[in-house]
Amino acid sequence: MSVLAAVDLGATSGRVILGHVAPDRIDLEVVHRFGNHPVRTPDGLHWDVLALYREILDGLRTAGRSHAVDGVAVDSWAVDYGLLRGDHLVSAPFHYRDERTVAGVEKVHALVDPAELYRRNGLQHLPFTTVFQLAVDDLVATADAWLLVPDLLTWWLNGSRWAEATNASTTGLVDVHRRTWDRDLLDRVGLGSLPLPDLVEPGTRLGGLRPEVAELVGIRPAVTTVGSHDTASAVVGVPMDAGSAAYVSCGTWGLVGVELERPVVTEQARLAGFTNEGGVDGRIRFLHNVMGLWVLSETIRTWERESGTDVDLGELLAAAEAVTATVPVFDVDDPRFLPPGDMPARIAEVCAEQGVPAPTTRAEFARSILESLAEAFARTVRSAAELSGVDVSVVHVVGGGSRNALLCQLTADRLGLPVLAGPEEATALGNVLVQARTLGALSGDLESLRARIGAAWTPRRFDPRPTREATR
Ligand code: LRH
Repeated sequence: MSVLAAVDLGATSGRVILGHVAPDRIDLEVVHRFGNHPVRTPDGLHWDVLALYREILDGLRTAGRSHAVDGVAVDSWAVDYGLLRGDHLVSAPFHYRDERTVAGVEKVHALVDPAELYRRNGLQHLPFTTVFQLAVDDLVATADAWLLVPDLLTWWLNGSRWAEATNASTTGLVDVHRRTWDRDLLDRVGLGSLPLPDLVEPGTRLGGLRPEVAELVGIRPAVTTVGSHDTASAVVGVPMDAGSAAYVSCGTWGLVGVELERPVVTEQARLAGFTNEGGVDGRIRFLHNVMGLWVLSETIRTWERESGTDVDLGELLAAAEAVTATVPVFDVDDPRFLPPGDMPARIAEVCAEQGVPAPTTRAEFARSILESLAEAFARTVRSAAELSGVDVSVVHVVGGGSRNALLCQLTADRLGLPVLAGPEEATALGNVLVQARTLGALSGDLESLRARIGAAWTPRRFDPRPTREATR
């Protein structure tokens, strides 16, 4: 039995999860869960990476109290980075929801046309993609090293500096066809002197923990690379047949798409907002970012701030399910929903523009958000199938959103296809499975790794209801 620690950092929370892996068995054990609390300072919104690192060390120490841990690997959200001078972090990394990047988009697009950018990097347009952040980052000139967030944390743990390939693919600076840094593009956007680390694929052994870290946490695991972009690990953790399935990795974001062998960089794919992110084993994650449960959580945060009392999510979802009134379906991908802020007011504004009455009660707001998310998921699955040629017959929902039965049911209804929900911890599972293969506890391709998930987790099935009460 191998014991492997997955460090999985999401935008709102992080966890250290132990995977217990044997050839015929895999179990997950959450040993440490912690909040991820971004901090606003005068220059903008930042990640508190020091607090996250401390939590990771606490988690590893806790794991070490009861187990000999064989391996550890880090994954996190994409696109964000730290700048270093010597061993010093130049500043707290910016949060991708910080609004400073608008000028970066203009700057880069004036130098390289969006259509050409897409043919080179294959990425959907997101205003926070790393290249746009770097274009407005004055501190770049002061740095002699640059690391994406999971690579920064891995460097602190292990002492070596790399750019893991799946996460690097989200920077906009990697050639989608060759999976190498696009030096010509870097020169053209004025980033030719950016101190880029070498790319490394998931499944690489990096050595052990730094001696002082090992001392601190009391374990001596191997450190390896996995899909350090959380969505790359989540897609490994989807128990699907990639030839006939789509997935929704549903948490803060709803990442909706299919897995391909080769990128699709047609003009239709660009205009439909599809990205070609690098997957594990050279696969392509052909997907679109739907705004996700962020819209609901930020709505709840607004109510809690205003009223000073906590909202019970279970009660809210039960009330949303009981709503019989017609609620508006709005475009959750509206860029106004991206930054933190007063979501109910923004939803009301969008509804007013569409000429439909805004929801009035909290239950109606929640139902309206879930109907709108389900509609966006269904629409995006249809486009993914059409643009990629995959004949989608089932949709897997993984991540925290897979626990939301109403959302899964509404997605099945709106799409007219079955939804298979779970596993919830697909990202940690994907992380653990790739570690297990790297360290020799498992072998085989992604299909055989996924077959192990299928054997250990039974998904919850939602069939489309023949007659939905109403198309709201
Ligand atoms: C999800 C995610 C997503 C990115 C966003 C920045 O956590 O990694 O895939 O687009 O965060």
